[in-house]
Amino acid sequence: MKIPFLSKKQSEVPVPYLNDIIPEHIAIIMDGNGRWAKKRGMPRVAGHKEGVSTVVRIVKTAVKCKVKVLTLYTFSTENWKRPKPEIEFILKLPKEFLSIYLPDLIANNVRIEAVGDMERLPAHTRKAIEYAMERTQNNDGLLLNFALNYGSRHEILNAMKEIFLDINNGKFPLEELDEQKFSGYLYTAGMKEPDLLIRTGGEVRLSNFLLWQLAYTEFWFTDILWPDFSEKEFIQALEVYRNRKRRYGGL
Ligand code: V0D
Repeated sequence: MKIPFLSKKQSEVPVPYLNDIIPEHIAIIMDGNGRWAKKRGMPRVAGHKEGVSTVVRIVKTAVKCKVKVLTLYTFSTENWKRPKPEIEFILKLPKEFLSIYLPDLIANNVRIEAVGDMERLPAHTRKAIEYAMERTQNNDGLLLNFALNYGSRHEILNAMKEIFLDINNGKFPLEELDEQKFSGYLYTAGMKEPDLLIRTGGEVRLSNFLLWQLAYTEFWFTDILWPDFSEKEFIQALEVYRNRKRRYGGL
């Protein structure tokens, strides 16, 4: 069943005012889908399916709040260790999601991007995402950034290898390598670093997500499982962020 993306009906939760302090880039670790299903005696994949509905709700809220970048950790390099049927189910979700919501995303000026090792994904998954990236490349509203087959240490090592090659080929001298130059070799090249990290599902760790990029980011954790996460909690995270920034600004 299709969930309306941006309905005319105003939501019950007031969104922050435009002149409020809003994080420009929000990164989310969407954890707790499997546990959500298990609690209900359902198969894990039912949790992932419900997790997609939450993605739709949160993307909609991010558009309303004029967030600039939303990075979602959808598939980590660790996820290959899961049972094969679960992996196959999960890797069908991007195509399914896009076949329903791409027109809505285009209508709302959303640009789709992906970070991670896309080469190792099945062709049907990669093609669906590449098509969506191409169709939305000129949009300048929310940048919806999916981390797929992403692992931060791999990203950093990969950057190091490319930098080594470029220095070896005389593209620039070692002395010119600084933080800014290094950042340009990461998957997130050219993207602003996240202002706020949200992790659902009760765990309090980074799980190999954006290790370099989160150096100055505010963290917000919640026990709520991703399928239960709603606009209310999202706005609550924005409020916590705003209060931290206000206190910080007062010093
Ligand atoms: C499962 C909770 C949307 C986390 C959310 C392939 C686990 C639902 C996408 C998606 C996943 C990705 C790219 C894109 C459009 C949609 C997605 C995966 C998992 C991993 F262009 N939800 N979603 N991708 N889950």
